[in-house]
Amino acid sequence: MALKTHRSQQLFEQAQSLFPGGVNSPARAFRAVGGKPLIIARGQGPYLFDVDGNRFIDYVLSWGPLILGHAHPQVVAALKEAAETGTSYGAPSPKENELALLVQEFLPHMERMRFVNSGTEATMSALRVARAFTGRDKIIKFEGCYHGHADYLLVKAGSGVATLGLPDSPGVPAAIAQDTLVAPYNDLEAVAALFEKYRNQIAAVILEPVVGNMGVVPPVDGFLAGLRKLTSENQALLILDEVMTGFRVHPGGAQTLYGIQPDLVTLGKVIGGGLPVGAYGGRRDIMEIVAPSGPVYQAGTLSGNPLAMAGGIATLNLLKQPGTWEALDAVTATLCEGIQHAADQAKVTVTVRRVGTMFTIFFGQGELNNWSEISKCDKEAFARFFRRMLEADVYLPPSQFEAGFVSTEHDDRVIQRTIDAARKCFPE
Ligand code: KE4
Repeated sequence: MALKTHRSQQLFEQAQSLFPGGVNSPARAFRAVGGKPLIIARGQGPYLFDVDGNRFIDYVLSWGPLILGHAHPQVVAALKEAAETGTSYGAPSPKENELALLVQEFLPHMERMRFVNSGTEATMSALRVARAFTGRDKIIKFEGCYHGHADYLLVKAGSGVATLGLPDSPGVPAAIAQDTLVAPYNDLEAVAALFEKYRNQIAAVILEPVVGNMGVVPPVDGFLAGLRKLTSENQALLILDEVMTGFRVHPGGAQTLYGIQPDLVTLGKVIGGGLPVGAYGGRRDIMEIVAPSGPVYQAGTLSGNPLAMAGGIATLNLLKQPGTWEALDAVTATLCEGIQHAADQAKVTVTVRRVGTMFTIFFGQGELNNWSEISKCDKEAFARFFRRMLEADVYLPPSQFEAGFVSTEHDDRVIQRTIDAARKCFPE
């Protein structure tokens, strides 16, 4: 039965007279799946409720941050308490130390860090530091990886850029893009060739250690270790962009899951528990060059504000409770196995790919190890499945090239309902 969306449509029409495409981030626009985005009134646990009163099981979870689900009582209480003592001081506060110490408990390689307000700021800043530390200009990124919207990173990016089919965004000067070298993900030889060709010119390699922005694509055996070796041999820095994978693929991030020691790490999403928090950090000797301890300038009015810190502190304190992440991992496994089984039963060509608590339902098969393979997936079939699942009250990420997420509030009943919905929705 078609969803009632009258109020959503009214508000979206108004939004289109206010914002480009009616949204404040392109990924929300439903451009890849057809139809118009739903306007959300509230979230609760695993659910989203739209302005027409429809309730959905949410697998976007604000694109990853809400690992405890929507409006977790202890997170809400912490935010209320923080708000009553002021939201931002523009001066150091104890909560910044508290969140940083928690981050160090989870991620072993964050000797020094700096809080910022988004993943984009984190990757931008990390790359400026890498260029300053090495005295080199070029960087290597991978096709299909998305690291936020800094000019020099919008080159063959994933996520919304892939979804909207924007190979390289207009507005990025050629002079900027020319210092961004691009290799296929999981292709060590291509990276070695770039280091050979641009000897002593490459400041850093930045990657999603498990890609989420092509959909979920894990590193093949030896890829991360090979990058670590190549960067060390060439005096370049290895930057793991763990904005999405941090706390998601493992409590200690991909760096712990795969045993890789990065030089710098970027974080976002879960670290703020739904509030705007990003972070970059890593080796102390590198981070010491950041102002005011060193000459590399980076700043932010609301960086480390106590309200956002409170969201991150409450979230990580709950996440570190024994068994919490393991239960999340198990529930995601149940979900993905159930959806794969439903697709197989319906004889639909689907590969459900999961690492930890993030997953993608690919309408394709084979290795699916890089953008050239992933981009061949049947986007239209995904779009039809997305719309049918939405009618069945399941809210998946509105793009084949995104990751879905699970929260602690997605209990067995919710997971089973999702699998049952998939069973009904796979057959065309
Ligand atoms: P933000 O600036 O959106 O906080 O973070 C940028 C970013 C950096 N690195 C990785 C690995 C990321 O996944 C992101 C942001 N992810 C997208 C979704 N794939 C955010 C959703 C959106 O753009 O609206």
